[in-house]
Parts: sequence; C-alpha cells; structure tokens
Amino acid sequence: MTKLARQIASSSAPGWRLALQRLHLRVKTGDFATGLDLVNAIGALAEAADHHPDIDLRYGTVHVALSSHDAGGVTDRDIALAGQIDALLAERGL
Ligand code: H2B
Repeated sequence: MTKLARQIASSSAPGWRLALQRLHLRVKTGDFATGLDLVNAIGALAEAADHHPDIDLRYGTVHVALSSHDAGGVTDRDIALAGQIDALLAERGL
C-alpha cells in the first residue's frame, strides 16, 4: 500500500472514497441554497490553494471530486484540500 493510500484509508480524509484516480465526497445539503453556499465556500478555499475540485451541485446534494491534473491522480494537494473541506463541513454542521 502506498503512503497516500494509507492516508486515505486512515484518518486523513474520512468519508472520502477513492475511485477512478479521484477522491470523491457526497454531501447531503438538503436544499439548493445550502448547496450553493457550500460550493462558494469550497471555491474560495480552492482559489486560495490554487487547487480546484470538480463540483456537481444538485438540489439536495453536492458532489466534490479531487485530483491533481498535472499528476494524473491523487496527491498530497488533494488530501490537504479534502481536510480543509472537512473542516468547512464541520463548521457548518454538514
Ligand atoms: N487544480 C487541480 N485540481 N489540479 C491541478 O493540477 C491544478 C489545479 N493545477 N488548479 C493548477 C490549478 C495549475 O493549473 C496552476 C498553474 O497552478
């Protein structure tokens, strides 16, 4: 198991799953406005980090996928942003 796979499997990014070379998280937001607000907050983190997730906003859910395009897979930059997104969700009780 690689170091990164161990990090994903342990506590670095709980709730996230690894598939197709990306880290995925589905967040239940309950309504569109809460999801939109979350997308904006994740966008601000992404701009600050210069690292940008793919985000799918639906009425009651937001799906976030993280990978490093230049590396063609998951790197420490994705793990770091996943951690920041987790902190955001905890602040918001999501
Ligand atoms: N975001 C993601 N997810 N992967 C990247 O490789 C990436 C990025 N590269 N945001 C950044 C921007 C790069 O284009 C700039 C030049 O740093």
